[in-house]
Formats: sequence, C-alpha cells, structure tokens
Amino acid sequence: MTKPILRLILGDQLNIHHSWFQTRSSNAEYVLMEVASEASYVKHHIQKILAFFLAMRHFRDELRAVGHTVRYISLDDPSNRQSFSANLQELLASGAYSAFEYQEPDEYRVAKELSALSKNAPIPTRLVSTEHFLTSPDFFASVFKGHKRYTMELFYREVRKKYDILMEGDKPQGDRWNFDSENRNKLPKEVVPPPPLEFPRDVSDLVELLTTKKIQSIGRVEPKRFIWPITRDESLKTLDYFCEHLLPHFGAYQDAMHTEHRTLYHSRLSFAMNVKLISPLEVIEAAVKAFNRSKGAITLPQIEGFVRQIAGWREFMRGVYWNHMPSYKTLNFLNASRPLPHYFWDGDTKMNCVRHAVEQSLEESYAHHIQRLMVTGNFCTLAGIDPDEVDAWYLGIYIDAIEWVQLPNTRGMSQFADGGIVGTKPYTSSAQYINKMSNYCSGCFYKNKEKFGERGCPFNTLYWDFLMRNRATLEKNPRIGMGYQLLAKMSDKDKKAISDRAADILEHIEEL
Ligand code: FAD
Ligand code: DLZ
Ligand code: SF4
Repeated sequence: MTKPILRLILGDQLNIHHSWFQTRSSNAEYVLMEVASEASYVKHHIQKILAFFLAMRHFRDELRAVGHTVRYISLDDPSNRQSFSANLQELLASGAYSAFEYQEPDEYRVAKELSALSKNAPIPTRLVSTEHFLTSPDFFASVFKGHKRYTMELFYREVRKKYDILMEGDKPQGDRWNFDSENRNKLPKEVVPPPPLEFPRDVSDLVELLTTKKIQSIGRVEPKRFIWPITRDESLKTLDYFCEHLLPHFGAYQDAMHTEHRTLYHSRLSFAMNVKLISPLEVIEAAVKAFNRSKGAITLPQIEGFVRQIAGWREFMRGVYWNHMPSYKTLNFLNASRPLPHYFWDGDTKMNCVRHAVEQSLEESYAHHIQRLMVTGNFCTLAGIDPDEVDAWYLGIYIDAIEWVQLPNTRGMSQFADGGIVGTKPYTSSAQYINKMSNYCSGCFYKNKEKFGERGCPFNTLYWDFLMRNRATLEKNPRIGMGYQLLAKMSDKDKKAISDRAADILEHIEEL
C-alpha cells in the first residue's frame, strides 16, 4: 500500500465542494489543527475563536461521515505543538506520507509560513487553489493595467460581466450599474426588521478548554447560547432566511443604524463565507434567484446593492490586499500615532454611538458595515489613532475578521492610512451623518448640533480639526475640497475655538 498524501485544511478552508473531497479513493489523509499560535497572534473575541473551532470540528465530522480519513489535532491533544509549522514539521518528517498538499492561504502571514515550510520539506509539496473566490489577484491587476488608480466600480463591472450577473446582454439590468444613491435611508419608526436567525448551542465544554489552555480573548459569550451559523447547513439556512426576509429591504436600510435593531437587514453571512462554508457565487446566485422569483417584491436597487458587496467590494479588497502586501500593513499616510482609548475595549463612553457599536461588538463579535466605518472607524480617523492599534482591534473583535479582508477595509477604506489606494478620500463625518442615519444622537450626553463647549459632540469638533490638522496632505484632494471651502468661510475666532476644544478633547480622550 502506497503512503497517503497529507492534505492540510486551514480553519478558513472549510469548502466541502473543493475538488479534493469529490473522490474518496484518492489515498489522502486530511489534517486540521487547533493551534494556540492562531488563537493568539492577536487578541481575538472569544466568539471568533469558538466559531473557528466549532466550524472546524463540524467539518471534520462531515468529512469522516462520507468516508474521508481525517487527523484532527485538538487544542488539548498531547501531540499538539501549537503552531502550523511545528505540527507540520513533525508530520512531514514522520515518514508516514508520500507528499504534502495545501490550499493557498488567504493571509500573507500564513502563506509565508507555509511556503517556507514547504521549501524545506523532506517530501514533495504542492499548492492548490481554494476554489472559492470569483477572481484572482492577477485578474485584479489586469483590470487596472494602464489605470492611474483603482476604483471599485470599474472592477465590479468587470466581475458582473465575467459572471453574467444582473446583465441583459452586455448592459446592466435597469441600464444602471449602481443604485447606491437610492440606498441611504434611515430606519423609519414604523419599520421593524425581522430578528436575526440564530442557532443556539451549548459551547460550555469549548469555553472551558480555552480557559484551561489559558487562551486570552476579548468580548463575551453566553456559553449555553452561542448563536452563529458554523455548519454548511446552518449557513444555507441563513442564506435562505436572508433571501426571504431581509433582501427585500437590504439596500434601502443598508446604511441605517438603530439602538434596538442591531443587524437590521444585513445577512450575517460574512463568517460563513470567509471560512468557505458557502461560496460567494452561490450566495449571489441564490439572491438573484430570489429577486427573479419575487415578481417585483424585491426591487433592483435591493439586489444590486447586495450583489455589489460580494461581487464588488469583497473581491476588490482581496485584490488590493494581494497586490500590495506586505508593504500595505505598514502604511500610515496621515502619521496617526495616538493609542486606542479604553472604551474600545469596555464600551464605557458617553458617546452614545461609540458605546452602542462597541458594546454590540463585545457582546456579539459583530457590527454592521456602517457602524464599523462611520462610528468606530470614523472616530479613530478623526482622533488620529495609530493604524496598527486600529487594525489589531478590528482583526481581533469581529467574527469575520481575517487579514485579507480586514486590513484593506480598516487601514484603507476606513483610516485612509494607505493614502488613497482603496478609496479616494477619508470616510470622515461630523455628527450630522450619524444623526441622519441613526437614532443614536437623541440619547446622547453630547449635543449633535454643537461643536464647542463641554457638551459639543466630539465628532463635530474633531471633524473640523482633522481637516485643519491634515491640511498639508488633504487640501489638494479634489474630493475633500468642499470641506476646505466651508472651513474658509469660518471665522478665525471659530477656527481657534475648534482647535482649542479639539486639543482639550484629544488630551482627555480617555474621558470622553
Ligand atoms: P452584509 O451587509 O449582509 O453584506 C453581505 C456580504 O458582503 C458580507 O457578508 C461580506 O462578505 C460582503 N461585504 C460587504 N461589505 C464588504 C466590504 N467592505 N469588504 C468586503 N466584503 C464586504 N468584512 C469582513 O468580512 N471581515 C472583516 O474583517 C471586515 N472588517 C471591516 C473593517 C472595517 C473598518 C469596515 C468598514 C468593514 C469591514 N468589513 C469586513 C466589511 C463589512 O463591514 C462586513 O463584511 C459586514 O459587516 C459583514 O456583515 P454581513 O455579513 O451582515 O454583511
Ligand atoms: C482565526 C483562527 C483561529 C482563531 N484558530 C485557528 C486554528 O486553530 N487553526 C486554523 O487552522 N485556523 C485558525 N484560524 C484561522 C487562521 O488564523 C488564519 O486566519 C487563516 O487560516 C488564514 O487564511
Ligand atoms: Fe455620537 Fe455625537 Fe451623536 Fe453623541 S451626539 S451619538 S457622540 S454623533
């Protein structure tokens, strides 16, 4: 009997449709490993670690149930050397395998680690595709060949054409590519979004394992009520629920925020997709099918808004990541250097919007896009927080945070630390935007219409101060011109008052 091939499955490679698993006669042994190094390269939310371990354990069972041979190295396995490299070095040197195969890691850090290991391996090694994404980093580069800068919109149109999504011949359905301008509504009082679909399970044993093995984490979990979808079946149910109950209003309230309704009409599919329990194409196809079936109940702006997030933003961010790593991780265009204040870790702040976004994140390991971008991210940009600290927070706290998608969103789109690789301008705003899109301001200690004095909203003061502070780097940016025009109309006395109050706010940033 020939020795088997050892095939590594990383925690975010749980794709049952991968060609690896389509035949059982392939003389392969699969290995998954729970390792302390991955649970601690950043302080993760406890629900994120649980979600990865639970999803990996279920995937193991699913593979075994259909006859595959799976070696599962659990966190407390006595043979566990607690890192990918250390475990694999032992396995590869054991003489038990004829070759080693692994799928392309999504993270630069892991890709480097495994490629170094392969170079020194005592047996032949082979790298294969994850067969998950719609596009490759090379496709991304080819779309922008000869262009001075990237735009998500151009890339998104190419993906729509490539996969024939919402197309009529070579034209977009409705003769428009993008309906974003129709998708910016506050949640009206009379509209009550359906509750999110939950899959409560008792995870007490795993919580105890993490405690015993001294895995540090942030956030909270109710051990008897872990609710995230962590199997393919649950992911498909989440997708069905989304298509039936949430998609009809997805676009309309995509940017809305509300104290009582945390996830509104968002799909909560990011974890399932990022660990590859479901593929972006099947999510898009299911949503488009629901749109076609709905006979007008789901309108084009709703489905287009959803498709854009996955066929557009998700693939675009991955293209940016792989075309700019490793330097991207060090960019700090605005030279921001302030430490992240304590309330990002405990939610204890008088700023109602930040309090809600952080508390929700600590409780659920989830906040939706506009909370991440226009509340916590906006605050960090305006206050000049060190992007390394901002990245570590986002990478740790969200259940869906894996560096290839977290980094371009945080350092690029949100912090503008990349100087305009992802977006054309910083996503900053005063309280005006937050008040327009949410009900946060009405319950806040600060006054959303004021920018001076003890009760003036910090977002207002810092918004104008940010423009003044970064004048040398931002004034020439045509997309920000309006801000500087308004600033030019402001009296010197007001500008001085803003600078003074902002200096005070930043000096006492821990007390806001
Ligand atoms: P929905 O609103 O239902 O959207 C559907 C899907 O579209 C998402 O599941 C996701 O796969 C995709 N999507 C939407 N927006 C983006 C985007 N900007 N980039 C990539 N994919 C997108 N997303 C992550 O998956 N992991 C992260 O670590 C992450 N970090 C972020 C950090 C910041 C500062 C910001 C502003 C955004 C970040 N996002 C991240 C993007 C987005 O916020 C999440 O994908 C989304 O909130 C997940 O919730 P959902 O599944 O309910 O999304
Ligand atoms: C995030 C994470 C965690 C917490 N733990 C593991 C683990 O124990 N084993 C594993 O294979 N993967 C884990 N992951 C995901 C990886 O850290 C990493 O993000 C991806 O594999 C890189 O694409
Ligand atoms: Fe946030 Fe300012 Fe509104 Fe308070 S007033 S909720 S701090 S934007």
